[in-house]
Amino acid sequence: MPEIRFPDIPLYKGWGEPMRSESTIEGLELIEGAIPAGLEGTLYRLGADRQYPSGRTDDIFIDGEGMFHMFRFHDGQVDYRSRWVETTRYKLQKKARRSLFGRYRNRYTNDPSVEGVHMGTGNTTAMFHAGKLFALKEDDLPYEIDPDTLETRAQDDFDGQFKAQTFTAHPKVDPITNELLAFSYQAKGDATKDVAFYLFDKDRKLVNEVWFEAPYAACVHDFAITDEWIVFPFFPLITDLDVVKQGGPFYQWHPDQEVHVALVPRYGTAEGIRWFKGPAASAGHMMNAVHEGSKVHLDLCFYSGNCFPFFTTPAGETSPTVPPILTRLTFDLEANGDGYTQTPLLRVPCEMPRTDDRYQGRPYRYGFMIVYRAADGSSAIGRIDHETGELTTWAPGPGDAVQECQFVPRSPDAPEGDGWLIMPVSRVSKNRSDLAILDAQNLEAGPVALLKLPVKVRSTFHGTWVPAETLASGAYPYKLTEAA
Ligand code: V55
Ligand code: FE
Repeated sequence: MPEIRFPDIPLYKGWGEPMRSESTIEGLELIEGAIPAGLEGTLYRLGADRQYPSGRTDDIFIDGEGMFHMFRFHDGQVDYRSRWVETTRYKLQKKARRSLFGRYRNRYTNDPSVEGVHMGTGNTTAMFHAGKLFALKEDDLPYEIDPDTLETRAQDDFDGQFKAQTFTAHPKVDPITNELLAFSYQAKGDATKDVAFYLFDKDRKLVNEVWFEAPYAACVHDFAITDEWIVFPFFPLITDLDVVKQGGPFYQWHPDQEVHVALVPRYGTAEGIRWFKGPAASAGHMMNAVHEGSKVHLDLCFYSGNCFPFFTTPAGETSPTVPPILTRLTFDLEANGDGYTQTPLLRVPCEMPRTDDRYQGRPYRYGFMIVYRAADGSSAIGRIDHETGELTTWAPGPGDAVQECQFVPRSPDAPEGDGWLIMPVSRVSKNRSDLAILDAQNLEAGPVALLKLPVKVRSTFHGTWVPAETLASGAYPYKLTEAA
């Protein structure tokens, strides 16, 4: 049988050491505080692990087979479970007992035995819509996941309604209307410029579909929504099919190219698209967008250069590391010209922005994110109040890090931001994790409950909270209420 040996690279050292195992823990140990009464539901999160070493030294952290995690809150206890996403890739490798797929999204580096097999990893986020749970990766169609056992079911194309080849890992499920807003980029295959916006109703019925062409075959990791306009940013991390065919990187950074932003009419057609432009810059994640009269504001963790320095320029130059700064880009539909303005909202770098998702696409006050400001690599969870500009934080301690947080309203009709923030905490020096629950209005008081995991939750990317009643009914019970 093939030898299993991971390469000696920083990616697989320390916290990044592959975990490669599935866990079931019935009843996590409560080490601080008390689980809030009435908190009933499941936090699903998804991340990458490594089933087998790829035999390469150019693996990157956004690659690797999906590991689905769930924390189920029921009757005063929390159960934890983690399972591989059993993609086609996973199953073939399991059988071969070795890696068969090569460089990130580069099919030309795969083992000849898997020619024509999709290399999707299902590693980026959990989506729950209309009673179904999915594992998403932006280069592939969704895999359905059993919400109780985490067993992988079939891939899903919305009964043939979803015609594009790829499905974003940053869809927006509106927990008020139960609609699903999603998109596809490189929608007709690797390096194609085709983009498609999809709007589905609460029953997975297609409401609108808008196809258009991007200026280049960009990495479109996330988008943002408003009531009338859907915001698609295109950053110059570009796929060149010839480079990919030669075994090269899937994206290259083009500092000489501009950022292009499309405002797509939510209920309109491609004829109604408005385009804006700005100097080269990039981002992975959007916090939210706000439609205000003739203006659309996009709040995002904005890098003044390349957000992925491991993707070099075509000449092979590595970009300087630039911090992600929470920034508001403003597009004025009535202005002459096609520029936009940039306003920084915070001084400290931050990533993995979240909101009270009842306010996605609506005027909003609070944002939540991971704040980076310590030299020891530790991080804090933060809340920005856009009304006052104030930042409040909680840090788990020296050397320890928080993962992306999840906001859970205190009750279906609680005011914006009134509820809990739940997140895995990486106890790096102990090589294991905690699950922290904080009062979202009082982060500085520290966790209201801290649960201990005897195992490591290797870094996850994104996730979602599904209330117990939503798991049963398929629909979110949430309402919008004015703040007191
Ligand atoms: C990102 C993440 C991905 C990916 C492409 O954060 C971009 C950005 C976790 O996978 O495949
Ligand atoms: Fe992401």
